[in-house]
Amino acid sequence: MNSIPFHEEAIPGRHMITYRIRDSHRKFPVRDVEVLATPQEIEQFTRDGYLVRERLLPMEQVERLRAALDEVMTDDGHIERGGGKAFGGIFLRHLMDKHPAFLDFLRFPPTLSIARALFGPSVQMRGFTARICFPDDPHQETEWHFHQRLIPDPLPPLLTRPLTMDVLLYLDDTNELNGPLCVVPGSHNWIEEDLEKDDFSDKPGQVVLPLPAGSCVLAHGSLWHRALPTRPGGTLRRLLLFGYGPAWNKQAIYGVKPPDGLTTRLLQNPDVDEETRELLGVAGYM
Ligand SMILES: O=C(O)CCC(=O)C(=O)O
Ligand SMILES: [Fe+2]
Repeated sequence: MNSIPFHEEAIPGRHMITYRIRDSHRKFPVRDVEVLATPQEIEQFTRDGYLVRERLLPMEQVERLRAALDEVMTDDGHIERGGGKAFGGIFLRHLMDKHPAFLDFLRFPPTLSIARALFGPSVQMRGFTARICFPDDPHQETEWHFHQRLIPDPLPPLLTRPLTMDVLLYLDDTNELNGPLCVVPGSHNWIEEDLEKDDFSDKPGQVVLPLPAGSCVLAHGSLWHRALPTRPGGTLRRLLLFGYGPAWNKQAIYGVKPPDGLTTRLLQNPDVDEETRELLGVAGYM
């Protein structure tokens, strides 16, 4: 398994975190994380609920991922087309199980290290999806939504918020015609407010994020966001969407996992290392 090459210039700084785990039974293990972000960016993510990495992937990698997506699309028997107006476009799921190019994201330092800066060293990946909008079918958009819709009212005093970070990686430019992402900074903390279904209206403070292909947005799983509509004259719009959560979270619920996919086979290998097991959700918790 390789890791995906990325543009060093897309990352403004790095820092180290050394975690010592308070587990005497395992002799207080230490985990060093080199975080591919500045400490200020981690603060910014915590405050605003998102971080942008413009042109993170070189174009040849974008091309490779586009080709991999084409390959999966030709024989994926579970393509989802039923999102209606609320979730336009088509969705392909479990891509890490379906093509090695996506499995290569298993240890992708620009996003994995930020997840470890936010949640601690024991994280797992959750979900690997593509959303594709076609130019001959304009007006594809999504409603305002956030992903972790699990907050009870009243708020229990010891509520553990479902903390996740999603990565939205664009394989095509998003602009006026292709429907850029739109977010409300800070809305990941609005845990006492309802967000209704079928809401496509502008919100005070919303930020529109047009981006060139190869860019990604890292977003808190409770951040309010939507994709603006694609318009006539736009081009194909391909998005990869994958996430991270603490190792003790559950996996994402969407799609049909192939019974004998690439991650399943990786876990069946007797030489599989502990970090891989943790990243795939079968280790790193009690
Ligand atoms: O297409 C986009 O830019 C966002 C899609 C999205 O938010 C989702 O599929 O959950
Ligand atoms: Fe979303």
